[in-house]
Amino acid sequence: MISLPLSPRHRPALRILVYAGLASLVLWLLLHLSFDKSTPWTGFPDAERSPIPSEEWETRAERVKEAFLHAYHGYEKYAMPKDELRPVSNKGMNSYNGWGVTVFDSLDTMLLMELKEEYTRALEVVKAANFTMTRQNRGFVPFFETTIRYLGGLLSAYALTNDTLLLRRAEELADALDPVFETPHGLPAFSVNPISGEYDKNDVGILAELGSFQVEYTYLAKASGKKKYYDRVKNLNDFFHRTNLTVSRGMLPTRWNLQTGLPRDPNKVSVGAQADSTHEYFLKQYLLTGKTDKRNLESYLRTTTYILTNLLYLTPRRGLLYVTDTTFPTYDDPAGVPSHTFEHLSCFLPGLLALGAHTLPLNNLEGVGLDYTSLGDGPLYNGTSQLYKALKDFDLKQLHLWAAEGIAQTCWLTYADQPCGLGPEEVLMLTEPARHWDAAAKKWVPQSRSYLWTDAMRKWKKGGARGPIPGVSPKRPAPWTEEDRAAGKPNERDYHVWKAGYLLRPETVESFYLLWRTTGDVKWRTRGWAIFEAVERETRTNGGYVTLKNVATSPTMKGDSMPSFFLAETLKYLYLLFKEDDPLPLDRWVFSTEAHAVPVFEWTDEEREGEGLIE
Ligand code: DMJ
Repeated sequence: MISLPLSPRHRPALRILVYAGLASLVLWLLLHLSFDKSTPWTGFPDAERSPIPSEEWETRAERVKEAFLHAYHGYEKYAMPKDELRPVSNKGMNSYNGWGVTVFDSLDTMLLMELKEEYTRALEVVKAANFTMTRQNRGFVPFFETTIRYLGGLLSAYALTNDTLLLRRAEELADALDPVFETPHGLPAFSVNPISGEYDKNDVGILAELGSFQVEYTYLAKASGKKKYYDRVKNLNDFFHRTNLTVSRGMLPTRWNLQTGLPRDPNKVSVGAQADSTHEYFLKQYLLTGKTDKRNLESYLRTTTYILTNLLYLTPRRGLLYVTDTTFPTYDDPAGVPSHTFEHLSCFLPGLLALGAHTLPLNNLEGVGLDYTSLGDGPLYNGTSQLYKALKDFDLKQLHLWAAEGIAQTCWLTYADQPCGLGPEEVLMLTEPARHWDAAAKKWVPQSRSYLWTDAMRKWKKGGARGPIPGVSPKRPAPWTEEDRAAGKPNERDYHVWKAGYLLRPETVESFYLLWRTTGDVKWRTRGWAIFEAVERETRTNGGYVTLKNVATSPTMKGDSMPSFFLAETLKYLYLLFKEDDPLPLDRWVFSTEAHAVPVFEWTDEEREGEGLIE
């Protein structure tokens, strides 16, 4: 045995050193063996576990159809031809131009549900609408809402019926809106007066409103054969692809200056309010054009890479995976400080990621002529290549799908945690400490030798099975009622409700629909059913369905509105989620941001550049 030549004076110091070494080893093992600190939960409520027969799903789809009829009949009775129903006072209100937005937004839902009588009556409103005239907003028509609700509704109904009246009306509407593109860079202004052709001169442009016409205008160009509609799309894509995105590292910032064509706050990025659908349309435009529009594929990959590496976080105790936005940068954090708010609007993201994982060859992008790691090359993206390198150790398709599942689960829990079973508009996540998903996920991937060792330990501990990546393991609801609060019971949800209203929005059930269709996992259906039951229980009135003021109580105060997207999107996605057959397969149809389905078509580069289209 080797004995160290230490004097008795040094022995206590050596002992301390040995103990400290051992303690650090134990601490290191603890940290590395338990990345996802939430309680693992392998069970689901009965509804999620027990197999539900096919006829029962059909019955559930019929229940949604009945809900649609209740909402639409209430609108017809009390509000038509005004835009939307006030379902408490049973009156109509004009929110978007006064042409009957609920009718236009509902057309394709009626066609899907085979509601012939309602559809026939709706066509009369479509015929009568005067697109050059509105008594609202001094005669100004908002471009974004008019495009996604009216134009999208007309185009989808045209795609489903081939009725040329609908296409003609769609062209008339797009022509009335066209002066919005007369800004210095051809980006759409907020609104236009179709009679005078004057457009809103506000310099500030919001990303969602600048880029969410691609899908509608591209399909309109294809259906009408007219190049002028596609020219608007092409100009937008040219603009996006000459913009310097080094500061926001490949993701488009939220606010723009329409005069200069530059971002107003280059560090502020979001997937939620004011930004969402422009990001969404990168993938959808690529799919709509039969996977030929490569520039949009590149934008989708740049955007999702930034989201996966920078905007995803895990909450401290439950390990909820969420996406947040960034506010103003600081010296220490030049990329912008995360707000840690999580919006209902952002719950479209998991569905989009699932759709991308399902339709794109994410692990073989070379096959479509794309070098993933070179997406950060060039002066416009300078310094972003480390983002792509950071993900190179992952199975990219699996990573996108995990992010989708984890975020969708959090969306679900923000519903299931509430006493009324419906999710709030916005929550603020706890951040002590906030964990970057990217960092936790990287630790999860075996990279170094020492990591391989912990991986081997984990396999041994779990009988060979590797634990799920952080944020994805099943988690139970953590209800917290007003009574719990009064009794001093701790809030174990890992978030505070920030904006407590429930606005009948679609994003969560939209993602459940896309996850169900792309993964076949029935839990998305059963969760969707729980949400539908809560909608029926908490929001149904004699006239229709209401928004709620506060999800923390049941029953709760009602808001007097029924937005048209409830009929266009929420009820459509729920209906499709429960329908056993698939009337709109995802390889042949693309859903616009307002859930209006338009068919995929092949488009060669020449065609896209205008060949075969009428000037
Ligand atoms: C809808 O009008 C659209 O989905 C839009 O893109 C975002 N918000 C609403 C629904 O929440």
